[in-house]
Amino acid sequence: MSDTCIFCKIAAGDIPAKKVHEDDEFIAFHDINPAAPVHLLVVPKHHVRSLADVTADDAAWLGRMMTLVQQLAFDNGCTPGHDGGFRLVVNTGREGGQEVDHLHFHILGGPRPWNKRA
Ligand code: DGP
Repeated sequence: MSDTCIFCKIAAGDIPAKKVHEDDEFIAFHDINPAAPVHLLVVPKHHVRSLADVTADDAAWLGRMMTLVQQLAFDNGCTPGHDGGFRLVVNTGREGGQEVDHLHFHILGGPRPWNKRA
């Protein structure tokens, strides 16, 4: 837990968010500034700054985080099937467009067209 991290505060329940999922390891909620009809953020509860900081020791929980994605996407408005789908974005570091320094997956989907930001 970082005292200054906004996603740590959301994970701790200290800042409200429109949650769609919570378990012991992860929380998922709607992005405050959606770039698509469906725009969710999936966040590990423990503080990891970015994908650039993970190692092979993180493979197990990262795998569990990945396997949450399709369930969250299709349970929250992304269209199933090959004509539907979703985009998964992991901005990493400043040059990668990361603004919040706590690892998060963006799930973007819904009927097109939508803004490709995120
Ligand atoms: P990134 O650029 O990948 O670090 O994206 C961070 C995203 O986090 C951005 O799309 C806006 C979202 N965000 C920032 N602060 C909050 C917040 O307090 N609540 C929610 N729900 N989303 C936030």
